[in-house]
Amino acid sequence: MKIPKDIIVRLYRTMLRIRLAEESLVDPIIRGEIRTPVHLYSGEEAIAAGVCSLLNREDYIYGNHRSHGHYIAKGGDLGKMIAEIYGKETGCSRGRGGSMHLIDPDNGIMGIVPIVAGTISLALGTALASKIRDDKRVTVTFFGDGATGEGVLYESLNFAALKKLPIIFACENNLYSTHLPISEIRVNENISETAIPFGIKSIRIEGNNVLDVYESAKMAIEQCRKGEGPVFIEFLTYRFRGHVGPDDNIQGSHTDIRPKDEIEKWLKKDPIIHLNKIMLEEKICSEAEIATIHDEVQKEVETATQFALMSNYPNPSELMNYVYAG
Ligand SMILES: Cc1ncc(C[n+]2csc(CCOP(=O)(O)OP(=O)(O)O)c2C)c(N)n1
Ligand SMILES: [Mg+2]
Repeated sequence: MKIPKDIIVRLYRTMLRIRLAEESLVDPIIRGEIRTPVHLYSGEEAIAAGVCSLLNREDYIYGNHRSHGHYIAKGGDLGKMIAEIYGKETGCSRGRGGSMHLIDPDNGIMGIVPIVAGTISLALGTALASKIRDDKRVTVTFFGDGATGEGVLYESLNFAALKKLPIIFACENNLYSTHLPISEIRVNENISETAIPFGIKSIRIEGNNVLDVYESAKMAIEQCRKGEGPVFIEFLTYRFRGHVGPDDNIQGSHTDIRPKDEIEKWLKKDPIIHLNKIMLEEKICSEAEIATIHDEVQKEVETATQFALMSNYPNPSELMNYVYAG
């Protein structure tokens, strides 16, 4: 195995932090204690974990409505994220943003915004700045298959290629845009081919295999740091939960709901279980060591949740603070 053992264990821990943090939100959502719309990333953790594990703190990322994983993997604080989801003053956006507006510029988390494709063009800004300053930083913009229906993606690909920007277009293709299957929104289901006419290096990989994600991101990041960017990566994946909220969106006669057998097929490709097996087979960790990682992560999530629950809501008199007047 080419990837060092300590990195493999770190990838596992990051995926687990994302999974357990998100799953801890499920019951409070059902009980109505969390009021912000929550788009769970469960099932897609390998992408954020693999890509962000290779980024430095100074590198930049941008996300979309489904970005808890990107925030956590890039070094965002778990307590501040959960507090934000509960709408608390201690949240990373002071409780004003909720799940879809996470930010932490000190850790390079520049903007997580639910306007589909909205952050793709913003990411060109930091990439252009890095190019001008020659600071060797890399920008990664994460977006879904649904964003490929927005014209700004194509304008951004053109500009990035024209200026040879150090940017990675990371498309998380989970085969659905809300409840629409990809076959109903694209003539060509191979999204990676989108970037080819712009002369951008483009690859398509299994997004549920964190080791493949890691290798492809390593290549892309090295290319960007050498000044040979941009790179487009399509990660094939699947969300385990509903489009918004924990609901499974399981079938029915309507075409906008995902078929049960499809969900079951993808549950067997759980990225965490996949890496767990490899770690045991390759004797990277014993079962007891993996159990310890689970216990540690569970405790971390509980501490973060306590922090969120103990925090205050913003004072209503400060409602208009941080709002820009035109
Ligand atoms: C410009 C814009 N149009 C429509 C919406 C409503 N909307 C929210 S999420 C979503 C689907 C996004 O699908 P995809 O990009 O594949 O991300 P996924 O939810 O699958 O992770 C849509 C259409 C929006 N937020 N912004
Ligand atoms: Mg999608």
